[in-house]
Amino acid sequence: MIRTTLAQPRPTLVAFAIALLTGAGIMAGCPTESTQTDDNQNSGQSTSNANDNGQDDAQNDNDAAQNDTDDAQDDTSSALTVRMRAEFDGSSLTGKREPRQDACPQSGEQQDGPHLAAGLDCDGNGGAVQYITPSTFKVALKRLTFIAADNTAIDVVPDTGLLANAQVVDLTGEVTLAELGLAPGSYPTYEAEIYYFELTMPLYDANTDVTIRVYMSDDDFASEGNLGHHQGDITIVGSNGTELGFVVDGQRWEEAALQATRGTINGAAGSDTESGHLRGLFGDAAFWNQSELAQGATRDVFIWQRPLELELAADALNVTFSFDVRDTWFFEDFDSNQLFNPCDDLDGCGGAWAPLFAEPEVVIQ
Ligand SMILES: [Ca+2]
Ligand SMILES: [Ca+2]
Repeated sequence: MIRTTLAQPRPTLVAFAIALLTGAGIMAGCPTESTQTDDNQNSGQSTSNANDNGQDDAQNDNDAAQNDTDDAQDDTSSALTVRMRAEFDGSSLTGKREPRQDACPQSGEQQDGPHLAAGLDCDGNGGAVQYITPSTFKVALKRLTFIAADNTAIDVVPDTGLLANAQVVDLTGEVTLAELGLAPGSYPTYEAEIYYFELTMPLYDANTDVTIRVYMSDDDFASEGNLGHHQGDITIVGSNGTELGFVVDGQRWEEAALQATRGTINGAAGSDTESGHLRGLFGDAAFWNQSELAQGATRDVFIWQRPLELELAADALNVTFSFDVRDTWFFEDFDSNQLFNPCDDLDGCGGAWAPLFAEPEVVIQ
């Protein structure tokens, strides 16, 4: 099953949003190689807290043993291990993305977008479609919950209450999120609340990796501590995990050109009509105005409510959320260097660009 929702690009926009949504499925494959070292108590896991600024010795508040205690009280429960990972080459994720068009359409929409194969310049503006696969990929999870058929909510990543306390999961290697004991039965859906995505890729120079954080949730409410990030904001993160500042439209994506606070940064997505908050450079109005994101004037948490289709019997099972992060960064390359080098030319500075955050495939085995 493939469900794809693409916000239609508009020619006058600097940036537009794409959510490539993939559904539940079954697959087998090997985990990607882990490059992480992490000395927290869950050996092999790589998680930290969103406000740790990348300190790798963060206390892991999703300790699997605690989950066992919380959830394995029932003698009739079945063991369930929940893992998460990213696939950087997509090799074991087959058919989960819409096939790209390898030729320009004969008529109709000619705007370049991620529906096109690399190298095409269908709008004839001198920028050819190009993609970059990141070398690291992280997701900050405020909450991950399985919903049973009777609407019972099962914590996988317990709600941390504050976005700032979200659990940062480094999917560069496979991570075990929880080992649960669940009552046999049906668990048709899951819900995930996502604070931000973070990826590392070269900018300007093939040998210079930069870490880019894209905010999916708004932490600029009193209840979240007024932390100053809005949906769609893009920041650069230093090698030590410290956030260096906000990318500014029309400026190079480098430390000297960043803004310390978001100020009036505003992309193609206008402002949130409920909160009045300006949206950042990522996304467009149709993307951010999705009905499930209409949460009132004091909350803008990005949430996925998606099929899980888990049928749990007596046997132990594994659920793995697998993100296909190949070609995550789409852009028009105006100087044919296969690099995203904003404002050196029209790359990211008049040309189209967007990170393509695909929903994870849910693998049950
Ligand atoms: Ca073009
Ligand atoms: Ca370029």
